[in-house]
Amino acid sequence: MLLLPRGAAGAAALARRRGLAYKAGPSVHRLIDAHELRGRAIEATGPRGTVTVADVRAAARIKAVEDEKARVPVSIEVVPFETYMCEAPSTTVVTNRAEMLGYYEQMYTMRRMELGADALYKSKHIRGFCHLYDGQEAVCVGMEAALTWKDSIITAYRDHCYQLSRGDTPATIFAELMGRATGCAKGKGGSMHMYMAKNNFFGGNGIVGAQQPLGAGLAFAHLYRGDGGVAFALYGDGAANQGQLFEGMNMAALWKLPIVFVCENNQYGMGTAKARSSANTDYYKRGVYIAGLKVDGMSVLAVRQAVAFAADRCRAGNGPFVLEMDTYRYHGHSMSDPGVTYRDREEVSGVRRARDPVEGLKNLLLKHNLATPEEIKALETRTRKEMDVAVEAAKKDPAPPLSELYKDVYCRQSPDMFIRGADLASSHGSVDWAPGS
Ligand SMILES: Cc1ncc(C[n+]2csc(CCOP(=O)(O)OP(=O)(O)O)c2C)c(N)n1
Ligand SMILES: [Mg+2]
Repeated sequence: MLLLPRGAAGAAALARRRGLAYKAGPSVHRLIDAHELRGRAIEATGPRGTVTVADVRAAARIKAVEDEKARVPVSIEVVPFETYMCEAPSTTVVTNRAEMLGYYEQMYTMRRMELGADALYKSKHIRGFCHLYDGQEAVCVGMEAALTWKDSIITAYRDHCYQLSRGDTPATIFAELMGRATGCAKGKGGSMHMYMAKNNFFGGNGIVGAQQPLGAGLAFAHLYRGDGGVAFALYGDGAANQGQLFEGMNMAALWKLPIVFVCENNQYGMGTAKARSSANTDYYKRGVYIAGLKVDGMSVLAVRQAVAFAADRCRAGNGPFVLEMDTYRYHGHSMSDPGVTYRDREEVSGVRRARDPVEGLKNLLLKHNLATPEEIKALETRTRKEMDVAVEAAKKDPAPPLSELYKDVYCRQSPDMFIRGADLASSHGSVDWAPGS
């Protein structure tokens, strides 16, 4: 009996990395893929432990029964939403085992990925800026659960987990953090500048407030093209006081743009508590003429419900909406901030005990009998191993070659471009550089 990872695409590669494989001929392998059985135990009854067609069919029957069970609807209550100029979504969220386990896997992966980045920074493998997202995972995962990649997302510099949720891999993200050529921005962007345009993720923005009007632009593009997409512009409680937000909101309301302004209220902007920076800390009301909701940002289900509600309103042509996600960041603002000079350790540990989004979801899985403690343990062990493999793979990757130094600096650089004080074509010595390349 052998195990392979779940999912069809890429599963064989993953299996090879883990040193696992089914002993079977090509047609049986095709059958395994057709039934989406990779990652599952298949009893091998053929000669010398080979998997037969009958074995695959038996495993497919077991899977069908399990899949049906995993789709049985379950109703779970979430904390009521606070409303501004709109009705409230239902607090009863209908989900199932498959969805809930999927959310847990994503959130646990994000938690481990950020803790991995923390260790890499402390061991000096990551240099420069690094802002971690642990504590806020339910916002990202809940949001994606209600959207498709046809909808756009743009955020600030706390962006690693959005890069992951938009289809990148932990290995590529670690590589970018360590400045490796295999990173998602060729190792030249680092922590704050992740990007996945093909899946409508537009970064990764280091200037506080920059992404909010850009989000309005993304929403304009959705409307102009008539593609049915909605733009989600994320910003913090600190960025909520940036003038650009209000300019973006004004235009979005005038033009009824399909945009949701999402304030990830993690209670602090750098070392400043929200009440010291914001005259009005009800961020969901601060669109003034735009309706909004305050959401328990530590509950993946509450976030999913609110995001689906907001996106539906936008798709129906009602213009912009505001969501305030009540959440918390465990780490300091960035790696240079220990995070304990402006708040005490008890506050952080109190949130961990009472509201941790990952732990909270695990408790729901157990309470509603959607998973056993053993299944959760196995998922966690597997995820931790995957993170270790990703870190080691990224560490081995090379730094970008010198020839990359001047590439991607200016878009469509013309051969006769002049930059005062620097003649790029002659000032780089032997570097292999060509204008516009
Ligand atoms: C225009 C601008 N002003 C100031 C800064 C410095 N700065 C970086 S992050 C930050 C605080 C932002 O806090 P918040 O919006 O709550 O986001 P969080 O870090 O909590 O996710 C500040 C002031 C900046 N990057 N850009
Ligand atoms: Mg903040």
